[in-house]
Amino acid sequence: MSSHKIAVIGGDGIGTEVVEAGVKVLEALAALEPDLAFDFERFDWGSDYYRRTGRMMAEDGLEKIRHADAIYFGSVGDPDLPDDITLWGLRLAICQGFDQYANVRPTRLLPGLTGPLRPELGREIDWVIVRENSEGEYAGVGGRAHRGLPIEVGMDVAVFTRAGIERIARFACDLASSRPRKLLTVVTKSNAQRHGMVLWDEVVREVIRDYPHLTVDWMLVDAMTQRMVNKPGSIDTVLATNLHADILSDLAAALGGSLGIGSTANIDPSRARPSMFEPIHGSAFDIMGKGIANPLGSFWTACLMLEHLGEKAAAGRLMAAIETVTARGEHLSPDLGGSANTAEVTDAVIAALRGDNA
Ligand code: NAD
Ligand code: K
Ligand code: MN
Repeated sequence: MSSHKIAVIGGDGIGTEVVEAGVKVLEALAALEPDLAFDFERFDWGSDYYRRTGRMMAEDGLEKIRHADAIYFGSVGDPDLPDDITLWGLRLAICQGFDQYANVRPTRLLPGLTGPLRPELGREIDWVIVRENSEGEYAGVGGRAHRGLPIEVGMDVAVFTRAGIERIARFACDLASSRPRKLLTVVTKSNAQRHGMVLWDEVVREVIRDYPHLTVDWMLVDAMTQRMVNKPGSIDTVLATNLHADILSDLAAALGGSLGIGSTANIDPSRARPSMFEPIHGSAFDIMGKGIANPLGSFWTACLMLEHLGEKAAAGRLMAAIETVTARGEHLSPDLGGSANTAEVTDAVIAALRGDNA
């Protein structure tokens, strides 16, 4: 039996709370599956680490986790530190350092949940958003000048490269091809962003020629938001830039019931470096430390990680346990209209894994 080596980085706020709940669930799963084992190694990186050391992660942090089979991540963000320091110092340092250029975000309305849409529309949600995760609007290129003067300027340059667009377009086309509906929506904003986004459109158009079996349609990002609300069943796989997909996927998670359920995989498709799995939410200043964060997003994240590790059966068993708990509706956290705390939701999922009638 081989043991999967998992680097665990809870990070800040509810990130640590939900990731520790996830480790507990994975340990319960391993106890039930004779051929499944994990070797968890925890890294206490994040904002407290920054207060002690002046860095968000160890100086040789990437080397410390490079040989992990996967990274299980919580979130970063602290009320007393600038968000760009926390994000760039840890999460983006890993995503960019390991060239995890494909960010995959599934959304479904899980059984028993209603979400904000009318039920007949909500039930149609079954999407995967593919987010370009290495360049675009979050390339980190830009600058500040003339500080404090009336002519002060701040710039973020959206960087789009042919190679970067081509590889994410291929990834999205392959993913759309693996899904039953073979439907891909390409999100753009080339009416207003007239350089990088025009290159985006051109390169994506070239790539989709290699996928004649796909039905492809194009949407401006602003119009895409209303289509997600009004015609959710017309969408299956979505390809969008780093910024556009960031925004669309929080909307998707909310339409699927709560931001607390959204899960994501930051993937290096070459598998030369480890991929990183995290709930899509942040550290949630308003509820951190209260023990009431919804851990289902981090559990769904664990399913994505298991699939990536080749543990399809275990992933299916965990997803079924999550769905048992949402369908019963007895142990839901406050963001889903329930009154269960993180520990109670976790225990309910573990009981469902074991097949107890808890
Ligand atoms: P957020 O995702 O932390 O929270 C937004 C809202 O959703 C809050 O009301 C929060 O209580 C609620 N929410 C989020 N997750 C929940 C859960 N699991 N259960 C119940 N409710 C949940 O976004 P924000 O408030 O904009 O950002 C807070 C901090 O997190 C900022 O510092 C931001 O930069 C950071 N952030 C980090 C990541 C990341 O690490 N990948 C992602 C988003 C935001
Ligand atoms: K996160
Ligand atoms: Mn986001």
